[in-house]
Amino acid sequence: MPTPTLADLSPEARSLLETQSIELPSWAFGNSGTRFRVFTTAGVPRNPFEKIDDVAEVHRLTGVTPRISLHIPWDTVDDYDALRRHAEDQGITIGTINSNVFQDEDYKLGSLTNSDERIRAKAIAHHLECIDIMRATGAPALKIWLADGTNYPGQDSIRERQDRLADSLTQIYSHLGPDQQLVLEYKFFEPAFYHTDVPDWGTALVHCLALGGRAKVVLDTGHHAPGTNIEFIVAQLLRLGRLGAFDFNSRFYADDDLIVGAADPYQLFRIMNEIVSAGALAPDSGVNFMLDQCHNLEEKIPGEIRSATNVQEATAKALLVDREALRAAQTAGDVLGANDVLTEAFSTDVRPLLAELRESQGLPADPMRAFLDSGYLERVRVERVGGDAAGWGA
Ligand code: LRH
Ligand code: MN
Ligand code: MN
Repeated sequence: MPTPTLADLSPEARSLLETQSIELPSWAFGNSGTRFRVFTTAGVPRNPFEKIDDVAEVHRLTGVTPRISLHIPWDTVDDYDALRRHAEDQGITIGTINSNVFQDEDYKLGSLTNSDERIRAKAIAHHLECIDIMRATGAPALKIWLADGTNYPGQDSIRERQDRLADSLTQIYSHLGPDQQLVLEYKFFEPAFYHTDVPDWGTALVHCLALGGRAKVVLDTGHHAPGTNIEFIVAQLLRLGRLGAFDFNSRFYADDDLIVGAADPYQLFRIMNEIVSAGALAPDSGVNFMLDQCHNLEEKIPGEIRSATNVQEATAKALLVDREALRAAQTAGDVLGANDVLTEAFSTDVRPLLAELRESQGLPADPMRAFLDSGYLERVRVERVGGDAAGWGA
């Protein structure tokens, strides 16, 4: 395919690209690391208000990141209404409230699955507090990821832990308002190594189905065994109307939280192809596209800009797939012909088209260049002394 221009996009594809939105994680802007050293970056936010400032800056330049995900207690503030207003003043909204029951001594043997009723009640109460924060900030979704699991066979009853989890989730779900939803994230291992209580999309789905229509599954692209066909999971959850959100990132080995599209752009394209072909890209389709990343070596804001544009590029390629030709090749049993249709779209350079689209929207053609030239980094490096750790791994 010759390099396409904006005029080559159908009006529908163009409008989908214009309205695409990606939610940014507050923790991507702070210093973070693994269990090794947390290297510091000058100028990182000192509080959640400044994290919002950075998300707003990425949004001003890319036009596709109008929401921030908060993590509680990493983003605890005294006045959530003030936080909401601060976001709204800059054209940002609070997207998802992420609970955190994995950094408290009490949760050593589990949180929502713990056999100690005092600890389980404490974990449930934390989620009810998160629901209060959702009300105060206008956040539409509560995201739950649990570190719960065991390290040794026999350590605890797998079945009874599932029962306690189901009961805890039911209690939390019953506190949600009619316009609020719960999204449950799975992860196949880590920090537990023998068994994890929500290890896979099947387990997450079983719990969501038991809860009700406002419970959906979160797919974090880094949370699968190597070689897992993630686009299959996307297709299946979309069929069932239970794909609530993505946590996009890249991984080479485990839960690496690297920049989305950096490790395997073809996988990201295949995922976006499933999204586009199921008509699930539009903002009202019910799928929340979020990032869940940590920038340990690189600058945080450029890392998030690169992430947003990587998702945009994969999306534009998926929108360029010749659906008619694909269908015809599939119907004719033309194996290589069908595969060609996909690889043709994947191999297309969509960067000029996206630059044109941004300019047509009054945005910089090259958001990264615009950021590096803006002086923002130099300014915050001077202003923000003693910036915050992201929380995760810090
Ligand atoms: C767990 C996870 C989950 C947490 C985030 C910080 O590995 O993906 O989404 O909330 O990392
Ligand atoms: Mn995640
Ligand atoms: Mn993760």
